[in-house]
Amino acid sequence: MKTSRIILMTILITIMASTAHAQIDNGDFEDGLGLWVPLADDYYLADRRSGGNPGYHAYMQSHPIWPGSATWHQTFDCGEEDPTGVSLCFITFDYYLHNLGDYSETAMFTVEVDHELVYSSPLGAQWIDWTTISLEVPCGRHLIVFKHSTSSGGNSWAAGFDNVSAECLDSTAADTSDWGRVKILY
Ligand SMILES: [Ca+2]
Repeated sequence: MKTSRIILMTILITIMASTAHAQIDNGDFEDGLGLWVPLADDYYLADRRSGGNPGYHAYMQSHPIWPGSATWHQTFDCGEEDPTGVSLCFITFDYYLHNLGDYSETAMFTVEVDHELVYSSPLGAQWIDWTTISLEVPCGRHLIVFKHSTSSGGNSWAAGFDNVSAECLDSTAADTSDWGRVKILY
């Protein structure tokens, strides 16, 4: 019986792995821009630079005097849309936010998916080293926007991100009651 349970669990894991999709293009920024689109206003920089985590990464820097903002965006397919909502798209990325000046002005690093705010850096943070963030959104096609902005100016800030990935995990292939039973009995 124990052997059959191991086989059952192996099959379930195999099914789940086979239905996973990872569709972010050039999430580690090692292959030029790929499908990434950097945009910056007159007082911001947005370019691809070394100093990532590791290698290249997406970089944004504000003007030392004027407020403004910069973004990087990409449209991607995270698996297929699931009307039942059982499948979830797991997004992860690394980012940092650094105050490069002497004043404690504020700046934000935010992430939007389909124009909805899904992540915002801690309010008032002055120096955040590489931090990994994990998010969940429905599977399907999405527009993801990474944004760095300052509202008051008077200080230069830098922000960057790297290692963006998105994976749609389809749990409908695995009966959750079986999972519970397997885990209890195994
Ligand atoms: Ca990289």
